[in-house]
Amino acid sequence: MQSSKPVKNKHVSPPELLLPELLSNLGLGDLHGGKLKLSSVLGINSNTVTEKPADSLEQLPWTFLRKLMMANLNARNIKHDQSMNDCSHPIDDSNAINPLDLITALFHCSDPFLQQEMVSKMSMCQFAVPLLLPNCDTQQSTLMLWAMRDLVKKFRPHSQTGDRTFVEGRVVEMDIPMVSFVRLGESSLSKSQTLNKLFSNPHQHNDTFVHCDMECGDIPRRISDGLVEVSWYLPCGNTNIDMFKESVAIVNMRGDGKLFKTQMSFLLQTSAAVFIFSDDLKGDLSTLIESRAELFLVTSKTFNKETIRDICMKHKVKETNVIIKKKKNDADFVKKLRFHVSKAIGKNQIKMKVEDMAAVAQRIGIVVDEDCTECTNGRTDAKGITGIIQNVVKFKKDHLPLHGEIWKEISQIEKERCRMRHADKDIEGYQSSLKTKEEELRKEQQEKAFSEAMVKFTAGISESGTQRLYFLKWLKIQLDNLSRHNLSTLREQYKDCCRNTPQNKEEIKHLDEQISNCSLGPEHFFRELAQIYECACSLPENNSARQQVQHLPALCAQMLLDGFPVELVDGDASNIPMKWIKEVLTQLHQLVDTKSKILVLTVLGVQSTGKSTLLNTMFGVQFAVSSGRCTRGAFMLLIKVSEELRSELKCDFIMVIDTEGLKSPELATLDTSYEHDNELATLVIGLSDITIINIAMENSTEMKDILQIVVHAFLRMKEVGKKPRCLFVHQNVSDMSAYDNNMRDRKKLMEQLDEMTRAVAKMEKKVANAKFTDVMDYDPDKDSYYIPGLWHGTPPMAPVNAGYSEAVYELKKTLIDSLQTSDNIMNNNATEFLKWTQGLWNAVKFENFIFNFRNSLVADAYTDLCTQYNTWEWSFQSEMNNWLICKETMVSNFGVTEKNDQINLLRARLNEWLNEALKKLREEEQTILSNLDKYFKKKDSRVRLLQKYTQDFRTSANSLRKQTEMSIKHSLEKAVEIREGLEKVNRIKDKQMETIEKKVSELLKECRETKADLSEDALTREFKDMWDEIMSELSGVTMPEINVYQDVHHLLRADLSAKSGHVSEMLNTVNLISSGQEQFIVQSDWFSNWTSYATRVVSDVKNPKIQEICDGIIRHCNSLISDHISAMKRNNTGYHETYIRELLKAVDDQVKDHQISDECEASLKVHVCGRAARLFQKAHKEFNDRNDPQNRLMEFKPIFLKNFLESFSEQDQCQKRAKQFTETCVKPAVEDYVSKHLGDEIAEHMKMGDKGVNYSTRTDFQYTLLKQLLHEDSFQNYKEYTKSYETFMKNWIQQEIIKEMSSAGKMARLEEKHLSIIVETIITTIDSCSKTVDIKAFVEEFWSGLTSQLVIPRDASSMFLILSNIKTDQFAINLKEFIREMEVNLAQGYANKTGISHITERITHLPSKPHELLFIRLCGCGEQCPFCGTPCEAGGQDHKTHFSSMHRSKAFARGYWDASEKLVLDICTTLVISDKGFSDSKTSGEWHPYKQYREIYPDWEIAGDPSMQVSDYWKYVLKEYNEEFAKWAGSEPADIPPAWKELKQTDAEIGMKKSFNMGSYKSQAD
Ligand SMILES: Nc1nc2c(ncn2[C@@H]2O[C@H](COP(=O)(O)OP(=O)(O)O)[C@@H](O)[C@H]2O)c(=O)[nH]1
Ligand SMILES: [Mg+2]
Ligand SMILES: [Zn+2]
Ligand SMILES: [Zn+2]
Repeated sequence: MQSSKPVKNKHVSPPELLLPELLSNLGLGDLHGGKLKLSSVLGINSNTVTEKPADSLEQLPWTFLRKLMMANLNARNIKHDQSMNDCSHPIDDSNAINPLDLITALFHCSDPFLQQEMVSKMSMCQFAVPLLLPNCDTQQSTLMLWAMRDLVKKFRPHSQTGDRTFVEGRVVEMDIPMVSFVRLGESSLSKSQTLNKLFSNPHQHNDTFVHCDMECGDIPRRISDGLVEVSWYLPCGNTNIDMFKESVAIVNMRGDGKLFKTQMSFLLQTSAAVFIFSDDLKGDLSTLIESRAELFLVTSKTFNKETIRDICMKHKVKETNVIIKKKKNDADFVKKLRFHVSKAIGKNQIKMKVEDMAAVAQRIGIVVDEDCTECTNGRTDAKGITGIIQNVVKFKKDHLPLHGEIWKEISQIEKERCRMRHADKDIEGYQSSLKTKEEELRKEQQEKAFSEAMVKFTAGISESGTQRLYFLKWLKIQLDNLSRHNLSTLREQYKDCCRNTPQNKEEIKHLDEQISNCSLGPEHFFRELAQIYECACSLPENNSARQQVQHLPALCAQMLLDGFPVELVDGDASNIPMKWIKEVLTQLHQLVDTKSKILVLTVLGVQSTGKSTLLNTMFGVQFAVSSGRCTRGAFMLLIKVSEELRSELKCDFIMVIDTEGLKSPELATLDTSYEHDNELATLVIGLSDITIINIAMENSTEMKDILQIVVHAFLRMKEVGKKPRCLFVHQNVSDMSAYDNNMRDRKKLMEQLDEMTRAVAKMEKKVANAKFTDVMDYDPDKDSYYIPGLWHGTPPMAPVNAGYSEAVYELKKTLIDSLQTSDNIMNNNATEFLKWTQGLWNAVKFENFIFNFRNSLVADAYTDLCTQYNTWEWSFQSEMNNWLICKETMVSNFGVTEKNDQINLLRARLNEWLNEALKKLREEEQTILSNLDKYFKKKDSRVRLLQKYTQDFRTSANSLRKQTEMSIKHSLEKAVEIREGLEKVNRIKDKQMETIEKKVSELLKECRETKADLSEDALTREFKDMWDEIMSELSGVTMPEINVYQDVHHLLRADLSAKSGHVSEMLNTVNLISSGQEQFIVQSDWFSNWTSYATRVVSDVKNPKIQEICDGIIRHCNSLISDHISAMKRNNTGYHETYIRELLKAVDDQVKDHQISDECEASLKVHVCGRAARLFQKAHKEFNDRNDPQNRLMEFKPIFLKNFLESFSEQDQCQKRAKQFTETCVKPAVEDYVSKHLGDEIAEHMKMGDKGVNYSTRTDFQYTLLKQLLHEDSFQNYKEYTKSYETFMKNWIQQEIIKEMSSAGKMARLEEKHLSIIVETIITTIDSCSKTVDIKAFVEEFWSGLTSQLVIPRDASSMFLILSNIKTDQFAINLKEFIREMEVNLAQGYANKTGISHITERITHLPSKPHELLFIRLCGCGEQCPFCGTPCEAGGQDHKTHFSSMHRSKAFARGYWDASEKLVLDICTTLVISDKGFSDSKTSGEWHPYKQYREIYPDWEIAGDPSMQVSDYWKYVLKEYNEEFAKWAGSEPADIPPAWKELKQTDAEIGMKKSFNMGSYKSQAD
């Protein structure tokens, strides 16, 4: 029973070595002297959630600390594996340790802040805490005043029960009488056991003091003799429960008092009573002489009366104060003791605050832990601030003005700028005035910045490490003390009011405000600091006030690293000081060397349901725990993850976010509380990887409300592509088998959640979500936790429920586990986390969250995907293009080298090719799709944000395939048709050629046989005779004539047949021949009110722009016509009716977007077709003339003659022939080949090259285009741009190409590249042809070797073969020489033609035009904003929603007001958040609110934007050219708001960068 006895005998080693030795046994050797820090205890490491019991002495301290930090009642049970055998008979002392030794050792190692935390947690567990900490080596005791400083207790003494009020205060500052228990000499009574019984009521036993019956309690103490422990008994006001009616501090000294004279003397001077346990009353008790306290003697020995009287006399002890334990039973004894203690404290003798004991301590040589310079300085500094405070409300007004009303007003303005709830008619002006107002408020802040208190505060936190910590703690302590009194009264009133008159909302609101006004803590100073920083940010960089605050964010970041909670959202103002937070997080990122990956854990729930307590227990952290609300908002706190766990948890820190003041039930129906709660919840859920929903009261309405908020937030998250994990924690569950009992409840909760999901989904118009599990990752069985009540018994004397701590531990384990395994983790580092915060908060500020969630992360990711997709699309297209060129060439060559009847097989081949195309297209599509799949499978958290676009891009690939399929089919069929038409002509020619050849051969034979010596003249004459004869025979054969006009008329009639009678009537009167000659003028009676483009675009404006549209269409058709005509020339083809069909379709395509009247459309078609007919007729005549057999033959007459003569003279003309062949046959084909490939090549070059123009995505292109416009600064440009975006863009691209191509012979290089490719192919073909056949066969083989590359000039080739008998092998050699020569000549030709005019000419006549190719890639879907006409920028061909980054004023669509005739300023991005309405043809002239524009234009997504920066570009342009645009629109200039007037070119550029999300931009509002 007696624990100190063996210690004395065991003092074998010299005393001064005891502490270091024990510390090194415990593995704490290095930490002696307060080197152990709180943050190193709290970090997450592999032991955090281990199941393994400690198996060595070294692990004991950590196990103890870990459990203590979780307020685990079993923390002191510290047996480890080897000491487990039998505690009462330790075999080897060195293997076990007394809990008191462990505690003493740890206090020696801990720094002052950890000591405080240990004391707090020990006190929560109702463990006694050290009052005097001994050092057994130096005999120096320390008064642990600082360590106890933070203990706040609340109780109700019986003397005050009347008014039902609590006493709440800091224990060390309260007048609580102290009763000490010491042993002098020997005593057989167990003092600690007795004290524990003294404390506990019969129903509940607490082991306040470590005693020998506890685990390892009987291991001899080695360093903790002389330890003086204290614990407080505090009544709860209930007579049946309270052991003492008034509060009392019970002090227990360890060891023999005779050996620890200093401690004894301290106790005798500070205690109200001292109870001496001793069996040796006759011995030396001289230490008692100086006692101020009332003395009691407690013994178990029986003395006779005289002895007792003697002793009492000698030591001034009343005889009644001698307590002798006679019976074995303790109950009476304890009762007697309790009686004496009560009596002693009832006398009100000595009540000394622990604080005041410091003086006593100093006098007798006891060190006080607060007596260090850092601590006293910190205290003085804090006092410098709190000393100013007379009245909290006034102080806040005078010294912390920035974060009060001004900040609230700024926050409201920020939101109003997003929501435009109070906009009047002039909405841009309203926006502008809001901005000005905000700037004024910021100015006002600047003037007020840095009050006396804030100067002192800034100085305080700028101190070095420890002193800063002391300063902040002191500040908190002093502020708490200041506001405690006010607050606790107010809170009581508040509770009363809620309980008794909950209907009196006004009163409750008033009290709530008062509470809010009266509360003052360091967090208010930090709020102020944030505001000082924010308003300084709007000053110029070199301003001294601004520089003065530059270092503050880094300080705050350091505090985060030190484990302080930092406010993220100010819930009172319902806003985030974004610039401040941004800088803090940026600094944090740098402080940890960019190793700042964060996992985020959040807790949400009704206020005062133990959320903070839960987090504090779980992580040992220090979120404010309060019994009523002080502030609202969200605090973040960082917990370090140890190195060894970083890769496993995939993070460096765990960020815990605690929310405060959410859903204070009584306020719900008042003001904007619900909205604020919603915003806060959306933000924190959006930020978190795991969300804990804390539920402390089943089925209450408050819980329902909170769930609704939560479901709302989750639904929104789902919409933006995030599905966070969610756990439900049910608190205050009575017993641990609750899990099963709660099956029913769980089902009910699930039903409620589902119901709520449906309701919320309806609100957000996302009806597809029918179940809670649709919106989030939640398994009701796995993800529900049950935690018993926090207190075991009635506070304040109740310790923490062991079950509570254990359940929280289980939860913690699951959390860490699921962090390890979950793949929904975002893996953000501090800067990415910041981006999320910015994006989320920005979106939250709008009413329409989902449409506005395009934060920069999403935009980044989207751009990346577009870039990727475009390269896949490009390779798809160029693959198919090459395939098509190849097949077209084969069609042109079909049958040329074979027998004539082969042509009949062409149709069959066409089908084969089309099938081949289908297969190839499928393959190519599959490639894109699998690329997409691969892309989306990437384990990149950003890719997840793009999930909702997956289908868009898949559809795009699909429609790309379909479109290409159509166009390939069309092209091939056209090629076949042309080929067939040509064949007809060729048949005729062939026949004649045959005739001629036969005739010439006959003549030749005849001449050779009969007139052997004919002169050349004679031969020529013979030939002429024969020729004339043939010609007369052939005179009947002509080319078929086509009446194009007739054809066109027919087609037009068919096309317009569906239109009204009036239209066909009109057709009857029309004369095609004269149509299309004059300029096309729109007649005013062609359109009605609601069918004009103008009214569709701008409802309030009447200026028709039909003329312009028609002009555009005509331009487009004209270019189609001239394309066809040059193709007819190039391919030597005649007119075909498909040309006209194509034109009609082109008109249809363009007209359909603009709702043009039938009459207008018909006239337009007549106009276009009339012109086309005329031109095609002419072209067809040229074709006929060119191909007229007689004409053709006449062309060949000299060649025939020459051949005839040469053959006759049988000269070896091999060389000549080879040259001729090269010139007339190969060269044109080669030139054609180069031209065919050049377009693609140029486009590719533009795309790949580094031009300063970015063609990789639509957005990139738009960006460069607009930037260039800005720099060129010309009204004409802007006019063209806004007038016809397409035309402008095409021209622009063409100009860019020409510019690029004409520089440094770039085009020639591209031409030469293809030239040399084909020349090499030709040479190889020649080499591979057999040289042993006759020349005709050789040429046939040659051509068929090139059939897929070169279009064979059929005529020339066959002509060449007539009558030749040259040697094949020689010919091949010569041919190669000439082809090389040709290559050089052609290259030379290319190189010479570098002038801009040449290049322009060449490019416009290429069969596939590079600017067209690029345009198709960049023009996108071609949709324009229904309001302002800005083009869509979405990627892919086929997306569900169109969007644009830069909307502009309606003025750019030449809109002006009916009444004032002034240009319309309003910008789509402002309109859609305003309360305005619009009316147009789609609404049939009805007014429709802009906010719901999606009901009318469901496929447009216009994100609201109040920053006024994004549209700065167009604002600037309008401001610059207001007059010009007005003139153009025929209206008055717009009234430019003052804020616009200040815009500069650089602002326009910044705005543009911002909207296109181009890299980093720095600006004031950033
Ligand atoms: N009776 C009881 N009180 C609790 C429990 N959990 C927390 N508290 C107390 O309730 C008060 C409010 O707790 P706090 O953690 O600040 O709640 P929060 O507002 O949700 O963060 C504190 O005084 C806690 O000690 C519990 O389970 N039972
Ligand atoms: Mg809290
Ligand atoms: Zn727009
Ligand atoms: Zn689009």
